[in-house]
Amino acid sequence: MHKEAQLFLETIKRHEFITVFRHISPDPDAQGSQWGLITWIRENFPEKKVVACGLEEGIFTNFFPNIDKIEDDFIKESLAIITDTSNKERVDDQRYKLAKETMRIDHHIFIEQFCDNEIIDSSAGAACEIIARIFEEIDLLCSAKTASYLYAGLMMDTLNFKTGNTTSNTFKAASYLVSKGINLELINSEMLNIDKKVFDYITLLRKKMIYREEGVAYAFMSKDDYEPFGLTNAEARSKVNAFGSVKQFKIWCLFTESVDKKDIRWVGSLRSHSLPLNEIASRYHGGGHANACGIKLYNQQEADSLIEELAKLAATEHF
Ligand SMILES: [Mn+2]
Repeated sequence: MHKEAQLFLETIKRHEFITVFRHISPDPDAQGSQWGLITWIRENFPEKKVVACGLEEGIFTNFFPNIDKIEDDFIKESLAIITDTSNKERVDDQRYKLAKETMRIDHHIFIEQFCDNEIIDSSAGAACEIIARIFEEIDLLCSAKTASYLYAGLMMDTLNFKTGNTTSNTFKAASYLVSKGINLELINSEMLNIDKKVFDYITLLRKKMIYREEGVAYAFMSKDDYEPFGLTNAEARSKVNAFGSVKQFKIWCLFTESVDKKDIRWVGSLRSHSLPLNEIASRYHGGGHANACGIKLYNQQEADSLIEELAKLAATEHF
């Protein structure tokens, strides 16, 4: 067994109580890694108490179970596992710090160590890929339910196995998960098919899109733009890839008006085919991967200067 699988197994074996956390604004990789872990531990170690932590529900509430309401006392007795999270500020529910011991499993660019045990592989296409690899090595029960959660996260984080960080290891992990008898057709339709209200929202998104000749496409969507479609801020922003398959767009972004945090004006998702965005994102209160970042903008001035920086960056790339 490789050392990461060994570290994982030894760490969970030490604990009776386990809390599983993931990042704020959870996406399918965050949720899939969280629920894949929880299901696998529950099925292989039924004597352990394992719960899902997080303050925000994710966007695929039909596919992933609801998170649990957890008391401080439980967390204090637990091993906290944090998945798919690059820095401590991004852990959804900072009470992970109360835990007896902490362990992180992540595939983002390394920023900082903030857990006692860390399993980080920046070359992995998804946190779910690392977890699938660990489960394959440990070779205990991996049920179709566990595999479905992990496969959904893996597929969604690699945009259907199309991103630059999709490797032969990604396909090996996918192959392992598919061998567990998962229903691909069901997962695909749950993850990829959209509701008509989302289709109508995307029509508006395209209308409101602004294109800069340097190769940047973006839209700012106020709450009056997205709320009539019954979408939350996070759901509205998750449609950034509606701009994702146009040859001329080197960088594409979607900004949605923040509703819950008063001092923040816009929350944004930045994407690119190949230009690295994380350095710029780190200066706009965010971060993430080279080609997929999240940011926050405190005022319109910051928004304008971000667009200028992205346009300058786009101008450096020639096809
Ligand atoms: Mn991820």
